[in-house]
Amino acid sequence: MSTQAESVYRNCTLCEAHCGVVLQVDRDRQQVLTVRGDDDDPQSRGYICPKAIGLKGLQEDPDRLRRPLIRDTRDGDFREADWEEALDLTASRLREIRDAHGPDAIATYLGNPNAHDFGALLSGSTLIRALGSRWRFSATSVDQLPKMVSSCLLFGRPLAFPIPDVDRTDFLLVLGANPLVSNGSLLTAPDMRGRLRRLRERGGKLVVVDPRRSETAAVADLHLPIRPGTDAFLLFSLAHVLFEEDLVDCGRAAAFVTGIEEVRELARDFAPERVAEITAIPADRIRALAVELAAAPSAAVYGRIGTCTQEFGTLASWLVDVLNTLTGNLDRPGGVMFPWPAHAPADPSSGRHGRVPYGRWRSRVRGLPEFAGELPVAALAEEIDTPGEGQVRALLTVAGNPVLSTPNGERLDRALAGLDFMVSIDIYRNETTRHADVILPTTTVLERSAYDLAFTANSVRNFAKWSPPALDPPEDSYHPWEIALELAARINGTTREVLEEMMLEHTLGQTAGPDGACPEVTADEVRAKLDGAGLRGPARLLDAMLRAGRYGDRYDDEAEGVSLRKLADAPHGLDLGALEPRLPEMLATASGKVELAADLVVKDVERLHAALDTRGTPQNGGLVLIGRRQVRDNNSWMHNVRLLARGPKRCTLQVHPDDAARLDLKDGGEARIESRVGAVVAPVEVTDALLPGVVSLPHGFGHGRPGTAMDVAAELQPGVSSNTLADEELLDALSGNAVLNGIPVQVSPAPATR
Ligand SMILES: Nc1nc2c(c(=O)[nH]1)N[C@H]1C(S)=C(S)[C@@H](COP(=O)(O)OP(=O)(O)OC[C@H]3O[C@@H](n4cnc5c(=O)[nH]c(N)nc54)[C@H](O)[C@@H]3O)O[C@H]1N2
Ligand SMILES: Nc1nc2c(c(=O)[nH]1)N[C@H]1C(S)=C(S)[C@@H](COP(=O)(O)OP(=O)(O)OC[C@H]3O[C@@H](n4cnc5c(=O)[nH]c(N)nc54)[C@H](O)[C@@H]3O)O[C@H]1N2
Ligand code: SF4
Ligand SMILES: [Mo]
Repeated sequence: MSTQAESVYRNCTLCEAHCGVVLQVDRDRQQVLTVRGDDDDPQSRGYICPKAIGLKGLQEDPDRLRRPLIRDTRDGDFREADWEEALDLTASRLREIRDAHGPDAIATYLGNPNAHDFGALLSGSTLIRALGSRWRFSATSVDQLPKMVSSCLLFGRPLAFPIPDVDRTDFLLVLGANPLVSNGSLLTAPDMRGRLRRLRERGGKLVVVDPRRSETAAVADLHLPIRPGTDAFLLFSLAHVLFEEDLVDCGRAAAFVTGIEEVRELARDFAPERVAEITAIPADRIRALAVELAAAPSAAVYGRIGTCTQEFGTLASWLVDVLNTLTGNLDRPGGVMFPWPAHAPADPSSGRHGRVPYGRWRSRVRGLPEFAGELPVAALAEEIDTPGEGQVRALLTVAGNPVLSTPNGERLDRALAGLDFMVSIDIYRNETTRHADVILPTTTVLERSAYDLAFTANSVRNFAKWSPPALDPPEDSYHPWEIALELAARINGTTREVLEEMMLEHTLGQTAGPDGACPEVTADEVRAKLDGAGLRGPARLLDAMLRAGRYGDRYDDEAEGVSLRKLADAPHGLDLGALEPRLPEMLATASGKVELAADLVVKDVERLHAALDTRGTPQNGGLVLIGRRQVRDNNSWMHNVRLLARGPKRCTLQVHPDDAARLDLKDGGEARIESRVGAVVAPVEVTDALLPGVVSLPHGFGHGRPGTAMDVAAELQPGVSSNTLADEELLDALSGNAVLNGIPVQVSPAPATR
């Protein structure tokens, strides 16, 4: 039988780069034949990384869940169940627990893939609100939380991230990011290798600050190895030099900036000569860097995971943008700017409020502060395993694997086993979901339509793309948004239709009518248009947002602007132009200015001072652990795709030759790595890429535990979990973000090789 291959253009949504791909699909068999880069996608121009090929493997993986699973007894096996039974059971168990113990007895954890699915993003809050719990956790607090706190204090918006104008800048200073491997984070810019090559070809300069000579550091003009966790000292000393040498000039942002004098005072004690020892970067290097940064015609400072998941994460994140501001690079081409996504309101200033959503409630056991409605996930295990009034008794996880991705994963692993009830919305039975009483699998990314609702706000160019499903969702399957609404409806005794209507009304209120973005049309007129377009669910909300947005057609069918239909007619996506300055309207602080010296950060500088006074070079043997992303990994969850998992074992401990010699560790031998909270054994890889005193182990491994069903991962890349070593008590004190880089460890030869 001959079959017709059809080309489907879409985005790969596995990471933030959201590259354009073209899939050859066999419609009859509902199979993906090939995956390639889409040369006509204006953002990615054909670039893809090896993970894109994994989309096919993911689709075909026999271990991927397609039917709900229910466990009848705590220690029993799972059985397949039909949707009605699984959804009803879940809702009734959650209701029982809420009625008996109050809503806060149910915690929620949202994982990373939620951010890549617009349906999940638009419906998730309805489910969370239906539960009514304040005990909300997510991957945010093992990731970008410090940047959110910093942006909230500086600009008044937790999600306003100044994005480096990589394509036009003359000088890019990268700290704690490895975009050549990660493909960029809070920086949607496919093909960073090409972009950085072009930066250097046009005479620009790339400087990378990283404890490891990362793949990105290896192509930089200058690599400055830094002691983990000390970026705030370095960045403060750069500010110090700018003030000392009279190089501060905020440029076009100057009229919108407050707090410069306070920063000058704060930076006074952080002279390069004082921070050189603690950072391991010579003072003259720091001075030269400051001068170069100020002298560049345009420059951008960019910090990511390495600067967030560390002891001074918020201060480091804040200082990144302080430096952008002091050098006049905030809000100018070649510097850092705020993108303007197509779905964002045309008049963002309407959201101005000036409140900082911080510490309005605190976790029960340790008193950690809430931020923007969430608690630090480092507190999740103790909230479950510490008895007493207010103890968490049930957990909902949605597309997350916190046993492998959050600190002291072993404690969480044990805590989950003791819950009264756990439900996971997930496509695998993995280290986390094996503890669930019910697992509800969703459609796959290829069975859903795609629009990038989160990361277009971090894109190097303004950009919009909508893709249809590449494959038909199987009969009797549910999209993430459908599961969210089905559960929310059952929990609160309503229907999915009623909830959809509430969501639509909310969006209509924002986009049409007297208080909406398009007052010239009424909500009823808009409703009729959306219905006429045959849209339902989140696609309807998205269309309303797009049409009322900056580039939208304002619901005028004859007009030029963007709508979902227009995007559907542009299968490679629409390039909406280079980033443009737009600072004033973005500012939502109380003063309406960039507040460089907000109270919370100023107070946290005391902690930095204390460390400067008490700490010098770590003593001989004072090893610290950092992470290491690798091209074919995707946090914890794609090791079951054979094509991505094959090859040498990737979960190795990298060690500097000096440390290896001192500790009697052999390349290819085994090492025991121990922290305050746990110990693991991993193969040793000796390499001079690391700063002495630093060892590196990737995260997201530790597969093959009983009760999991990811056979390929267990066979090819079992590894160990670096979060067995990460200490839930080591936090960036201000934000509560976990310290995943700079964990004190002891390393010794494992008995087998001794
Ligand atoms: N030590 C250390 N720890 C880290 C990090 C580090 O650098 N070092 N990085 C941190 C970062 S940046 C992040 S973002 C977190 C990630 O933390 P998590 O989000 O908790 O972990 P992931 O491994 O991304 O797990 C994603 C889950 O989503 C499921 N999934 C995939 N596709 C779908 C889908 O279509 N529908 C549903 N319902 N589920 C799906 C997968 O099966 C998996 O269970 O890890 C953090 N942890
Ligand atoms: N292949 C692949 N790509 C991914 C992911 C993946 O798991 N695999 N995960 C995705 C996710 S969820 C995210 S959030 C992004 C993250 O994207 P990136 O932020 O680019 O993440 P990493 O590649 O972990 O790079 C962090 C770098 O920080 C360095 N570092 C560690 N500690 C310190 C420190 O104290 N100071 C400084 N200056 N540097 C330090 C590390 O050596 C490393 O090179 O990647 C995304 N892309
Ligand atoms: S970099 Fe790779 S994983 Fe990320 S979107 Fe592009 S192809 Fe997908
Ligand atoms: Mo992340």
